[in-house]
Amino acid sequence: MLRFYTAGESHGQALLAFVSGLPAGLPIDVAAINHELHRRQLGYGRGGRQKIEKDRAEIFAGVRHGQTIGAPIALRIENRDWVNWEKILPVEASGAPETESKKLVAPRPGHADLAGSQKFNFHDARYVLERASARETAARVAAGSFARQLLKCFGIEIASHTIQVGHVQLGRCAKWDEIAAVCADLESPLRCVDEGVQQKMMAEVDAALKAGDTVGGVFEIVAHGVPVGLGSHAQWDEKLDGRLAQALMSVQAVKAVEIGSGILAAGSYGSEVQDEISYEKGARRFRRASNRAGGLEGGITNGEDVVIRGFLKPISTLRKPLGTANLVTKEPVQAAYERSDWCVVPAGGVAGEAMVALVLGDAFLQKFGGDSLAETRRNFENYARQIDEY
Ligand code: EPS
Repeated sequence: MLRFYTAGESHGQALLAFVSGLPAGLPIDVAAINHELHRRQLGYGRGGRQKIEKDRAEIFAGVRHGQTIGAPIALRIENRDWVNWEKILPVEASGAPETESKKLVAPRPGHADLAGSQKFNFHDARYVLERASARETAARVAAGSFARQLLKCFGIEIASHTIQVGHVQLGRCAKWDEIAAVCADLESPLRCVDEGVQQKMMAEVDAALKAGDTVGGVFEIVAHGVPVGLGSHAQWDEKLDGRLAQALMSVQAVKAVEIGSGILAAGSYGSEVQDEISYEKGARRFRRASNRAGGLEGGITNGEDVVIRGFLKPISTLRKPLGTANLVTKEPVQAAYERSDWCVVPAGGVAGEAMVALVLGDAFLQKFGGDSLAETRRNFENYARQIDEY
């Protein structure tokens, strides 16, 4: 239903995103897309690249007079750094010496450099790393903003916050209002809801920088106001928990995903894990005493907040490099160092929000359909009545 696609390399001319499947008549706020792009660029522990870039989406197709027209959307985010790479990565065949100087033959352990070079049969990891770079998430964030704007029309909001950096954990559940507030706070260095914990997290980031190292962490995404009934238990690939997990795992450097209290649950008794159900007559709603399931039971949203966490490994570009083997000579060497970030947890959270928005948006349109927003709304309201009258 809702599909998207990205293209573009980290130091190429631009990043591109294509989105199709949105109903016509959805108002599009370009400033909101650019706001998300700006949020992705922030965070304590980012490298020099973000000082060069000022990511903005330029829409080329699918939006006219401020709304979607039922046609595929195409957008472009310019790479300002391209001027420094034009001679190194030209489209045309070139024997320019600059091209030679940026060859990368010492693959970084943990990056796509070696596996990608072997797969595509390059003896230079440059082309692979250019596309594997997490800069690609800017295109996802722009695409995700369209899904987010659809969901917002139906009262669904998505926010992220940082719950771990290195060895420092938040160590408590945060409330939706706290998460939404810190998520919107452009001044918050790591988007952690607890100032004391955030200071300790920043010290972790500082320590990593000082040691020429990098540091990972965990971001949590919460989708608030999600109706009961998105996704399905009926087939493996319709289960929304599985789809969300795949979407988050696809974000660069994410190596694990948790839904609700999934990890703790594996080491607990059943009675300690399930969320007991009650019925509130006045509101005509079933309620759960807790939300350890993270808003998903049987692969279906249950009306509670959807809570999903992405576990980011520390990024693999190290100023104090690890050992590796030269792609050409096969001799032992030190891994290449490319200018990079040393902590990307808040940026990972923004990319994660976009992926969650795209998957939820798709599940939403699968359930409610509609070629125009008015039709989607009629279908949604009809279903809301069914839930009210249940
Ligand atoms: C990134 C841009 C990149 C890196 C980072 C993410 O820019 P550059 O390579 O020019 O410094 O800072 O990429 C990686 C972490 C990676 O492993 O490739 C961005 O815009 O998010």
